[in-house]
Amino acid sequence: MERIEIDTARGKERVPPGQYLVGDRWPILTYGSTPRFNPEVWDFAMSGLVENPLRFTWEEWNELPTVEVKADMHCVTSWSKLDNVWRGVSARHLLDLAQPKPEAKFFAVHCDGGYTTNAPVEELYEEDALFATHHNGEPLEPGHGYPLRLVIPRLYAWKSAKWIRGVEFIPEDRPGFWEQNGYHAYGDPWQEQRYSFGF
Ligand SMILES: Nc1nc2c(c(=O)[nH]1)N[C@H]1C(S)=C(S)[C@@H](COP(=O)(O)O)O[C@H]1N2
Ligand SMILES: [Mo]
Repeated sequence: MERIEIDTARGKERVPPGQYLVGDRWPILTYGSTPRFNPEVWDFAMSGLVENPLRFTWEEWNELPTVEVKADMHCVTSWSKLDNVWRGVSARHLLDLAQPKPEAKFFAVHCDGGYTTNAPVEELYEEDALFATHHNGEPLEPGHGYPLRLVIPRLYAWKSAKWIRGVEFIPEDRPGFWEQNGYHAYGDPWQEQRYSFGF
């Protein structure tokens, strides 16, 4: 298994401005309740502007090659958790299979429970972006996204969607749940892109 250790800060201050460290604690931040996982009906889809639309059952998903990524996590509510070791399928690998079309500039994710978020497609080509099933060697706990969550370490953690079921490739940005409720469209922690209007 490939192991990727990336300086999440990419040479900037390791802990972004306005953040504090939670140490070994790992808060659960969920809007709403934790969805139940049913492996019989679970699937994961890559859809929209792609050459090869993909759909995986849970069994098929578990045949995919995995990577381990060590990365930091920054929540917009100001906590940060360093040195998380995530294991899962690299986003880049899935893009190689699905082949987003040139018009696919953004993606929107779909999750059990109805949560959505969005980002530019380039974020999924970053080496440390992955669809994770494990954290620090253990399967994700239900509250942290079991069975599968997206992890985009360089953006605020609301982009790291839990209980993810699909990625849709779209031509223009489409604000997700928190983005519609005042969070920034992009969400770079080092630029403190927390909110899209002045709180
Ligand atoms: N489906 C879903 N994903 C989600 C959320 C959510 O409410 N629903 N919250 C987001 C927010 S605001 C943060 S900070 C992280 C928190 O992940 P954790 O609960 O595993 O710490 O998950 C993100 N992913
Ligand atoms: Mo968050």
